[in-house]
Amino acid sequence: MIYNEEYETLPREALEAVQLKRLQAQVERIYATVPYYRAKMDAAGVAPGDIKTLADINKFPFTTKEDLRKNYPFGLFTVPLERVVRIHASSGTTGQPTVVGYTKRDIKIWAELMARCLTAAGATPKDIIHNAYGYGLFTGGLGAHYGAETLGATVVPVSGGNTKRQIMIMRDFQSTVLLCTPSYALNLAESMVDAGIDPAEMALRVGVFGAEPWSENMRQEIEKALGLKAIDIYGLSEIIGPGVSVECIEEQHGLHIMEDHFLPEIVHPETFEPLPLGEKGELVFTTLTKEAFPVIRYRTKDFSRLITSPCTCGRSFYRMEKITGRSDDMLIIRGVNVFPSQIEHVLISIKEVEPHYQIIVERQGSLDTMEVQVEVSDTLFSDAVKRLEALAKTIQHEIKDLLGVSCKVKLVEPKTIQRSEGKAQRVIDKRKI
Ligand code: DLL
Repeated sequence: MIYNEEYETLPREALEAVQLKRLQAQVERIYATVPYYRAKMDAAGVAPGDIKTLADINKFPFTTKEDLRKNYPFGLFTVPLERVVRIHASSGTTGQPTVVGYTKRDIKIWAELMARCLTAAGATPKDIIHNAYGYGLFTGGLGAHYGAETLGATVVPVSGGNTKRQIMIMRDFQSTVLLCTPSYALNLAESMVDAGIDPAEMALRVGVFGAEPWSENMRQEIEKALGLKAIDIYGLSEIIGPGVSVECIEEQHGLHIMEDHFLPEIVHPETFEPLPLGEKGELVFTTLTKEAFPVIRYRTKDFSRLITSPCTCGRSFYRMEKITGRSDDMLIIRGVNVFPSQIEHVLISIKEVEPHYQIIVERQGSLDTMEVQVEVSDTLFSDAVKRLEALAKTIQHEIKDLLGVSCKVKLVEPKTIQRSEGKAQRVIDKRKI
């Protein structure tokens, strides 16, 4: 099934005509309304009128998280706040969140895109959708929720946490579709076994998993453990949230990009030059219809490549290969984006510790764990154990407060963390996913 047959199967030429028209209007509006973008375009010597073809977009400057940070919180909105009906936010690199806004029309389009994604994954209005993406500033929960309602399915807004209760609800309601991060899906499967519940007692047939990287191996593990088809969904807050691209259940290979709303490019991760179709590099998106928070050439830092061959599902949208990594040091811990710089920010604000630390990430069972090892000052280390314990607790609390992620804190003796001889290795990621 295809949710929006008219657009999702547009022949390339017609699709490109739609994209060009929308791109021209979007760039025009951004230039007219946001002084920051206007200044950037002026400095680069480009103007909205320069866009004659889709390829002309690559004359325009990129947008990065840094631009968002400089304009925190609402500086890049193109409409007055009275027209903004929703705000979401995700991690920035410095502890300051990245803030995005939506008009009524943005929410309506987002809901349709999510309805398209759920349909591509095989969901229908008859499904009971267990939505375990977190509700709140994170785009996952509400984004998926509106999409499920727009589709006409029955949505159970469980949000994250309280795994035992989730399992009971999923079983008692006989939910057929599961929405959550892939690592949480594995966690649910394990918890079912621990609780003596046979996953066969569930009615699940499809899972739509995203918000963090996961491998083909993990897909097989989840499919086997939960007895469902696992579909990959991708998105990022800066573009819209979940619903930028999704796999179809027919192929489960490559994620169809909602190209009538987002223009993808793949650029070289170091030179940022556009790469020929099919080559692997950093994904860049330009929004084509966003009202409150449009972006031009947003650098996602995610690595992928475009698949242009036709797909058996009938959708004409290009597919992007499953994300294979990132060009920066952002970690995704239990679905939450974490930058080492945010942890550093916490540590630096605490005077008893030295600026030498290391973050150890592991996966125990299906759960990501994070340990922060940090050196304490000489005098403190020889001090009472109680004070050390209190300090560890403070750090743990501050990190949880800032990032919403629990971690272990291990205080270590001065000079025990390896000193850098170039790029400091702040993160040791032992997860094999
Ligand atoms: O994670 C939006 C989302 C919610 C997508 C629910 C899918 C499902 P952010 O919190 O802004 O938004 O994080 C965006 O997460 O740049 C990727 O690095 C990573 N990511 C998202 N989906 C996938 C995926 C949401 N399917 C960042 N595979 C992105 C790999 C993903 N990485």
